Amino acid sequence: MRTFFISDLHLHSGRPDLTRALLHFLDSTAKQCDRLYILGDLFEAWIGDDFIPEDLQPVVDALNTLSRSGCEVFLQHGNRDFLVGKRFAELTGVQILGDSEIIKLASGPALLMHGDQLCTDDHAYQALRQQLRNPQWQQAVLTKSVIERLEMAKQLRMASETQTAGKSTEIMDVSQQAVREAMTEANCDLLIHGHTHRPAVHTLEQGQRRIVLGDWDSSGWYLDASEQGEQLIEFNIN
Ligand code: LP5
Repeated sequence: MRTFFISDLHLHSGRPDLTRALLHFLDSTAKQCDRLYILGDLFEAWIGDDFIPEDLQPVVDALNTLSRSGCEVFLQHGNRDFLVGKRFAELTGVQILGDSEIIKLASGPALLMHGDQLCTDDHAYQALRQQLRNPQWQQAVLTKSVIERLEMAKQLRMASETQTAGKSTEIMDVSQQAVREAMTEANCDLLIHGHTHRPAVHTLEQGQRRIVLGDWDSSGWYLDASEQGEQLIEFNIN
């Protein structure tokens, strides 16, 4: 069984190269795996399944082709695409996961998260997250027009950009205590997450590991997990 993991592609109209890179990945590399996990932030800003930007439709189609070919595709929400919902799942064949999932790998159980929930020292973000992930708030937002939602997303992005510029890199990283607690609660010696854009394989106490997926920008990243172990791979996207 071979399992690939990706996250933080942040696909949007302004970066057609990233969309092309993903389409190529889905049509070539991903064909070698039995399961593909997308651990959040596939999209830069998803305002609801009723608005699929024209240039992202090929991504929907390619995910559908891959999942119909027999590769199981799973998606976890990120802080940019938490409004990906049932319709997207139907259109793509992707299975939407909870925010914290345990899966079996050849090396043992692995805990999967986007990673934003581990940044517990970032109190302003955690307060915002609580609101954005509230189902009642989401239902109310989804009744608004596409234009209104696009404007809300723009405002949120602007506020976030201003605020992150003033935050320390430590605050925007995962809290080691939150990592320990999450791994203990899940009883897993391996945690795989994205969000921080700091790709690495960290060895923790007692041989536990935390693998951080990379964001796609000038290069792409995926984690290859098989009987041979886990390997974090960087590749050129052009
Ligand atoms: O995204 P990134 O990595 O740059 O920063 C994150 C945290 N920021 C966010 C906010 C997102 O960028 C917003 C994306 C919106 C797209 C989807 C919207 C769809 C729903 C709305 C419309 C339908 O996640 C950032 C963290 C950082 O990661 C590191 O972990 O620090 O958190 C913040 O910056 C939060 C601020 O500290 C607090 C922001 C207060 C915002 C006040 C709201 C103003 C406008 C409201 C309009 C609705």
